[in-house]
Amino acid sequence: MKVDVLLGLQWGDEGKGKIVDVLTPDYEIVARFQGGPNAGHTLEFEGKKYVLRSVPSGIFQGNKINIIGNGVVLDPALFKGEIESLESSGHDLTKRLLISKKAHLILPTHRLLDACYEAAKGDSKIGTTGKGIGPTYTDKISRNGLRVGDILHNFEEKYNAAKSKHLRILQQYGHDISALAEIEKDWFAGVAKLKEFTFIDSEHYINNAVKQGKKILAEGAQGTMLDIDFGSYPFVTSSNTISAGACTGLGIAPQSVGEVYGIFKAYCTRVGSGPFPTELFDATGDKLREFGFEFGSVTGRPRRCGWIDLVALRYAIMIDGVTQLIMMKSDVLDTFETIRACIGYEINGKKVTDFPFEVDERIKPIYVDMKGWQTDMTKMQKEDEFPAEFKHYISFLEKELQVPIKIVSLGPDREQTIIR
Ligand code: 2SA
Ligand code: MG
Repeated sequence: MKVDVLLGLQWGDEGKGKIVDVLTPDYEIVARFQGGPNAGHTLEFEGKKYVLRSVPSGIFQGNKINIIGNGVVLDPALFKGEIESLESSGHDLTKRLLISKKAHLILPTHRLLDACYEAAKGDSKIGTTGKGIGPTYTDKISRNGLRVGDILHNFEEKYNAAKSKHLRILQQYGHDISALAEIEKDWFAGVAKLKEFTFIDSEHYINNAVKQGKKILAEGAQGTMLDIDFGSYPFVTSSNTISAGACTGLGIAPQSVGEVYGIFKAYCTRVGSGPFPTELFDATGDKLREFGFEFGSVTGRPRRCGWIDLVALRYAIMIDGVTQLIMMKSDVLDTFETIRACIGYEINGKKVTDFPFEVDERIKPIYVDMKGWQTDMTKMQKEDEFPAEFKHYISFLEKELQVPIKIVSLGPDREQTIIR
């Protein structure tokens, strides 16, 4: 059996949470392989809305095993809050959620460092989620990090050593640390909560499961265009969000990867700073934000909105090796008279179709215009109910992207999902 991977192909917020939840009936194990509480996967069903940050989205489906893999960074305080809110709505996770000993811990001082580095960048700030993601991965790479498994032995000592290094940096920058004691109190309560869970060597667990023929889904967070290597650097997150990240973030070999589900919105959004060639600054952009309810589930920030960018999407599909596409939020376009798709960039008078090294204001998107369907699709149950213009939009995208669109989502609910 292989590990299937589900990824966002744009700048995050493609709706991965909903789709993992739709796909999980087919899987026995759902595993997160990168990122941390900078993710906010929103799931909506039976009239309730849940936001998951660190917990994999498979927890709402029966007896699935959920794994937080080694590639993830975990903040015990936020984890505790997330677990407790799930417990209060009747979901006990202690037996169904396993955590890799090798996952790195986000320390209270990492959160302060995140704010400190952002402030130091001034106008060129990344617009991070402020969750300490960058500093935690920095410590991982510079071999200064603390891991979940460290909680089990001499933890205080290791914690204090890491903290004092961070304090020296924060002092150099003159950063305010008055909130630290309060954050630390929550954080240690979180560590106590974390200990209620089983820490595992997830690479062994997952590879054994593969051998036993178990069906495993690796769940990505953020999006391909936020990948540390291939995203719009430096306006990216600090992990590999691409399909290869599932190999390093879970300890599986490349040949163990099976299907790669690539998920994208029928239009495009981005939060935080950084290039976004098809961004709209007009009433159409506002309409996308309003109709698509485009506000961050982690920070509440309004998302920047624009038309679908097929240059970026083709690039993501290439890097990820996507085998099946999933289109989300198609219904948001229901009332638009005209729908545009960017098929190339014009840079200094030349047409470019390969995603370039430098993406900046010199880029002019080249658009194809299509007639909108102007039909409410939210209650449609079958593909043959689709309006002709929407069918055309789908086949246009499939031709441009050279990968089949297998699932079309027509609303936030589990029921509003058409499998083709
Ligand atoms: P960070 O905090 O260091 O990872 O921020 C770096 C940049 O990455 C952006 N970023 C995101 N953008 C969109 N969605 C994100 N996460 C959730 C998701 C979104 C949600 O996975 O769907 O629902 O709130 C996410 N995480 C990080 C961030 O804006 C910075 O530009
Ligand atoms: Mg999200």
